[in-house]
This record gives sequence, C-alpha cells and structure tokens, in this order.
Amino acid sequence: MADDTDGGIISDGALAVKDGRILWVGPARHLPDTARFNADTVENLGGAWVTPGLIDCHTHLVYAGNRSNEFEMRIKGADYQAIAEAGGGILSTVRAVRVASEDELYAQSLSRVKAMMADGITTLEIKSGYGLDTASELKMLEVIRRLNIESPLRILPTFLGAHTIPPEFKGQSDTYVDLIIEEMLPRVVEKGLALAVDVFCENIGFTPSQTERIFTAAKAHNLPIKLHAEQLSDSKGAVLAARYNALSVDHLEYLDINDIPVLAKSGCVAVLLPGAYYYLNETRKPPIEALRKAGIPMAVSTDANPGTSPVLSIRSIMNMACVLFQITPLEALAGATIHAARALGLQDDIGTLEKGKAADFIVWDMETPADLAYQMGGNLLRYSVKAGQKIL
Ligand code: DI6
Ligand code: FE
Repeated sequence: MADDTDGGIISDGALAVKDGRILWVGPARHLPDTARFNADTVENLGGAWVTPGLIDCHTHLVYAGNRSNEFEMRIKGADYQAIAEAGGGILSTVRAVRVASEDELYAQSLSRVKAMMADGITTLEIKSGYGLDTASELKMLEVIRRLNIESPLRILPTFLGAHTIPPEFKGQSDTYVDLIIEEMLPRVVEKGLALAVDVFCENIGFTPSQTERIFTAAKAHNLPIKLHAEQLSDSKGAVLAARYNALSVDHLEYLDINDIPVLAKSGCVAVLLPGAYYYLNETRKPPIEALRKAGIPMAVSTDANPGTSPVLSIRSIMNMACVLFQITPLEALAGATIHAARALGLQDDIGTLEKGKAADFIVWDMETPADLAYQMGGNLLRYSVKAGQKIL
C-alpha cells in the first residue's frame, strides 16, 4: 500500500522475506530467480490479499476494572464531563489501577492485546495515565514493557502522566505538573520506560501553558511528544503541539480549520479516533475534508480505553471512520498502516510492504481491501506475520 488513493495495489504479487525483513516485493513475474531458488520455504497464497500488519497508534489498553456503569449512565443522559467532574471517568479507572498488582494488570491487559492481534494488529502503542502517582505510573509502564517482551507484538510505551489531575492534587494542577516534570518524567526516562510523552490538553485536563511546560521537559529528555487535542473543546492544543514538532495530534473534533495550515507545515499526523466520538454520541466531527485538502496524513486508531472507547477491534474502528467521518475504506487502511506508522515515528520501518522494511503482514480472506472496513466483526484474517514469523 503506497498511498491512500489507489492503495498501491500489486496484482499477482510476490513477497520474499529474509531475516525478518522484506527482501523483495512486486509482481510475481518479476521475482528475481535468486529470491525464488534460495528460499527455504515457498508458500502459494492462491491469490489472497496481503496488507501490511495493522498498526494502532493510540491506545490506553493497560487498565484494571471496567466502566460499563458509566456507559449505562450516559445512555440514560448523563454527560461525560459531568461524570468526570464528579470523580468518575478517568479517576475511577485510576482507583482500580492503583490497587491492582502488576501481575493482575498484566493478565487483564494481555487478553486485550490478544484481541487486538486477532483483528490484524502487529504494532501497538499503549499509554500510561491511569496511575497518576509515580509508583503507579511506573507500574503501568512496567506492564507495557512486559507486554512488549512477552507478547508477539511490537508495543510502544507512551508516558501520559498528564491524563487528568489526581484527587490528591485537586485544585493544585500546577503542583501536579511540577511532580510530573521533576519526579515522574526523570524516573521514567532513567528506567527507559517511555518512547514518547502525551498530554490531555482540555478543559477537564491540562491547560495549554501546562501542556507547554511538559513538552519543554519532554524535549529536554529527547522524547518526542504527541497530544490529545481538541476532543471536547478548541483549546488550541494542536497548533501548540505542531510548534513542538509533535509526532501526532489526536482527536481533533473541535479543530479550527484556520489552524490547519500550521499543522500541514509541521508534518504531524492527525489521528482520528471515531470510537470516542461514537461512544460519546458526539455531533461535532473533525474537519476531514479540510485536513484531506491540506494533505495532512490521517491515521485511524482505536483509542481503546475503558471509558470513551472500549473497542478492541481496529477493523470496527476503520468502519466507524468511514461511516461517521466519511473517509474512504482505502484511506482507513492507510490510516491504520502507513499513517499510523508515521504517528509513531516508524514510517521507515513498518506501515508499507517495501524492500528493507520489517516483514509484518497479514494474509486476508477477503474479496477486496474495502472489505476490511465494510464488514463489522467476523474473522477475515487467515494469518498474521510479525518480523517474518507467523504469530497467528
Ligand atoms: N481522551 C480519551 O478519549 C481518553 N483519554 C483521553 O484523554 C478517555 C479515557 C477514559 O475515559 O478513561
Ligand atoms: Fe486517548
């Protein structure tokens, strides 16, 4: 898949893999004899579709407990922000995570990772942010590290200490930001537990000036940044993040179209999270057509979390992105491959089937690539390969 218009489709293709990397890819009739005759194994896929392994660049998969009670409350008319302000929302998961042991957190999270895998995910980002004290944030990040080592997927950890203000700092958000900068982040860096730093910039999260302080600290530790921006209001987070060369700005329902040129110039990825839009029954959509026109890469991701997007299926999310945000099925596929790779800074390593990249790919039982976003549920995956090894 080279771009999002024709999808870079190769018919009657062949793919040669060596040492976990793509050695050659192209039309089978051009496959060099060296690749054909030196192969240890040759597999005839009988014309099946092969895509890059799917990538989920924004999840909160490590958590304890469940928030179906809030789901019921919202169905009956309660509002997400009001639930959060009353101590529910993110804070109710924080309470569950703080009392869970590392092993309990690991076991619950591993089953979610496996569900993601069954839908074609080979690379996954997971954020901390339900600990909100130093020990609990480190516990979450240790769980993410273990998932990366012990599951077959590549899992990238993001430090989201600035997810919300914990109860013990109520009314003292600046002091909590001091703790993040002076204690949490240095410990996380010292232990090598994060590859990026994220902030929830929102009226129920952190202000733009607090966000900027955290970005400055992340940069001082040479960590790339990303941002939850403009999900519930226009806080001008996206332009701030772009000024700090963010990898991505995520959500964007309330993005002002006048801010799009700044984003386009910075090259950061717009990450669409239609699951949260759907679960919150939002009506305001990200400005898709303006983003598209500006040539901004749009990734599509689950935002898997127990509150606003309890969804463990990237394909269901691709469907929602098509139906709710009017992107095409091929744009959704590019959004869960090459653009998601870019949102993780991994565009040179994964996200397309190209010589030299990791041999991460999925063999599907489907008629056309649009089927991935067309059909909700059902198993289309024949098998999944990560770094040249069958993992499913
Ligand atoms: N935005 C979201 O959609 C999730 N976090 C965030 O900053 C929600 C997390 C939750 O409700 O638990
Ligand atoms: Fe999120």
